[in-house]
Amino acid sequence: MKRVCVVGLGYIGLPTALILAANGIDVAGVDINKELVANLCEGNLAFEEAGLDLLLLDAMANGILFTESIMPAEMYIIAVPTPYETDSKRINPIFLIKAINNVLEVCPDQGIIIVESTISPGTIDRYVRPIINEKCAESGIVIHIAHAPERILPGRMIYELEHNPRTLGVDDEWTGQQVKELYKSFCEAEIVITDVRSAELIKIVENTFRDVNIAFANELCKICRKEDINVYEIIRIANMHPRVNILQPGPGVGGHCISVDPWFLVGDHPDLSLLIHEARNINNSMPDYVLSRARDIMLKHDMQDITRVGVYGLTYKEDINDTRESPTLQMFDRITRHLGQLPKVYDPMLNRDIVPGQYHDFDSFLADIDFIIIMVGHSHIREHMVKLKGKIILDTRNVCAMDDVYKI
Ligand code: SAJ
Repeated sequence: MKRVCVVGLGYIGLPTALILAANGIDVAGVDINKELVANLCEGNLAFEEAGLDLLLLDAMANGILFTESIMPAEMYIIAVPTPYETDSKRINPIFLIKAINNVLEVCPDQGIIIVESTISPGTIDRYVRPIINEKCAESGIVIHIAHAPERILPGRMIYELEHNPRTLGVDDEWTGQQVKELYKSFCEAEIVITDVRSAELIKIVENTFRDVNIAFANELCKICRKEDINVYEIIRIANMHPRVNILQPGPGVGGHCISVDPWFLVGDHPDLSLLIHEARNINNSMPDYVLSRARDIMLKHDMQDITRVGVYGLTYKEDINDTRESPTLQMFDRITRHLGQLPKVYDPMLNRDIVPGQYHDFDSFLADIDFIIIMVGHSHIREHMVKLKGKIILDTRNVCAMDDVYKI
């Protein structure tokens, strides 16, 4: 049986390694983080995701191996972080290059290296291909390259791994068929084969499209606030047109995908990506916009004490425990810099402290505040809405149907 080595056991690598193993593939999951590997060997996950615990059990029953060292395998899936440089907005390929170099130390002749990490268009030609070509020229072996960008939505990862169509970028038909067969072991949807550069761009385009669409909704939200018109009503009815599909406004765009990937296009093509750049700016402006809404509401209620304000939700979206690029954290950053004093904060999805003075009990949190700002629409708040009666409410996610609720 063919062995697959999954390099990087984070948000994408781990579910991918597990689903492959659960479907009978011989998998070695590799990570440089000793503690993570030790925990996985003991059956402990580093993050929560619906169904991931059961998948881990299945993968372990099928003999998945967790290790710190990369081993010889027919195929490698690289799922390491690919951050961007904050100033230049360009990709920082350091982890990717390191992972490829480590793989090249053990990769056999005819091995296939599949990059799953999201990368800026041109990354494989610029950084990955040259080191692989050098190795091949030196040792006389042949190594094939593929790009199989992931598409799964946190919160629905396992369902989407099985049901989302996939894009596969390859150089030749043989590699395409080999990689397609591997992904078909768990993916029931269509697997479309294209070239590597197109696959790189398709991934970035998908997330950029969503970012631009959300920016449009956020801009509409600001216009409607000025006009005193209900933006949700506008979007709901406009979306009844068969060719209109506007997303929802909100307190900002977080996560490590939609708020990051468009920057790759801006970084590489600053003169050509004006709309994309502006969309990023609009979405980044939303935490400030929420703050100014909150300030106006406090003034209206003659309220001065920010410590009687409570912020609900620290994660970047509902029903997950991921706080990367979270709009609430962006807002806190501004408050800390400008006001010194902090509002109270609570998130039912987090039992660890992320910001000072964080509450871990909803009732105590509510007892200490007069004004609640809902930043995340967790199922928890929908189920406990009645407890908010009597509070001033700023609902940035349109989850609260009570009277006299302020919206963004
Ligand atoms: N958001 C809004 N309004 C909306 C929808 C989302 O403000 O109408 C906000 C969310 O609250 C969140 C942010 O946008 O802060 C991003 O959330 P998301 O659910 O749209 O996306 P992610 O980042 O969790 O996952 C995205 C997905 N991409 C697309 O839907 C095109 C996912 O399929 C990708 O796999 C993932 O990025 C990735 O890894 O690239």
